[in-house]
Amino acid sequence: QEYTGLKMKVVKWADAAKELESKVPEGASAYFIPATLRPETMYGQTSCFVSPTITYGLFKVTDTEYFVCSERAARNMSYQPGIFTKWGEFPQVASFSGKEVIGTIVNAPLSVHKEVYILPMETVKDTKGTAVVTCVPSDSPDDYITSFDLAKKAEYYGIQKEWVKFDDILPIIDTPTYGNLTAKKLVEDMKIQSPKDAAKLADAKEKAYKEGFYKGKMVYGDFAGKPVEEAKNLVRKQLIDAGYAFPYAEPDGKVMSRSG
Ligand code: ZZB
Repeated sequence: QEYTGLKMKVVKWADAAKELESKVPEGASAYFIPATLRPETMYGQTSCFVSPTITYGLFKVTDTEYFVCSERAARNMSYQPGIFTKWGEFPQVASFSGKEVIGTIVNAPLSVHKEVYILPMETVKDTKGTAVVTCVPSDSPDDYITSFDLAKKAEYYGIQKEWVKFDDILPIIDTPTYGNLTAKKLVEDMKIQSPKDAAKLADAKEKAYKEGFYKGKMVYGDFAGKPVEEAKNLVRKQLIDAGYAFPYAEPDGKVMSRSG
């Protein structure tokens, strides 16, 4: 599975993450690293998710760059070219629960929202990607329903409603079957009520992937008017060339099926 690792630079750590902040030397930056299969949707990022129950690491990648991701992902990255400096080594400077970083503010490359919040998503899996997920409510049914739930029960989740940025969702891709807010349409049509409706969400995700990839047309960004099939790699290349992203491959055998 070939993901795009996105570099979301920390702008301001949450209060509960002050100790982590102290591990990043002056002059260096820390980045949350979501793994995505949909680089063409990055214009619509509204937040970035971590699991409040997963253990994450802060890894020293170079003298000036520190990554936040799962240990499993850091290990995989250390066996891929152009990320860490020494093959097979992924120096860890801190270990912490996702819960501690909720409320941290990060940059969202290409997004109409320049800065977004780290928010909790209970359905993030530790077994794929980096266990960090960037949120695109227009095109990901999981992100749509999770954002809906977070906004509705902000207090319960210990966040502020405004952090969710769920008010006007930016249309990025138009499709013949689901219009220009594919995730919203699928969640409503399929009567998905909660982020825990796992079977329905897996089905919705598959439908959104297929429709978006084979029939979608960009309606936002530098490649507006182009089919998604073409724009996907163009946006990916733009992000990589600008230093905002890098290729991240998941080794064979550990890859979960698309539907999770
Ligand atoms: C942004 C995005 C926008 C995504 C979209 C999807 C969609 P897959 O197919 O199962 O491999 N993801 C990545 N890692 C995890 C994880 N550890 N736990 C839960 N979700 C994860 O899934 C890859 C996609 O699932 C990734 O691409 C990421 O969300 C999420 F419009 O990034 B995506 C129809 C999907 N649309």
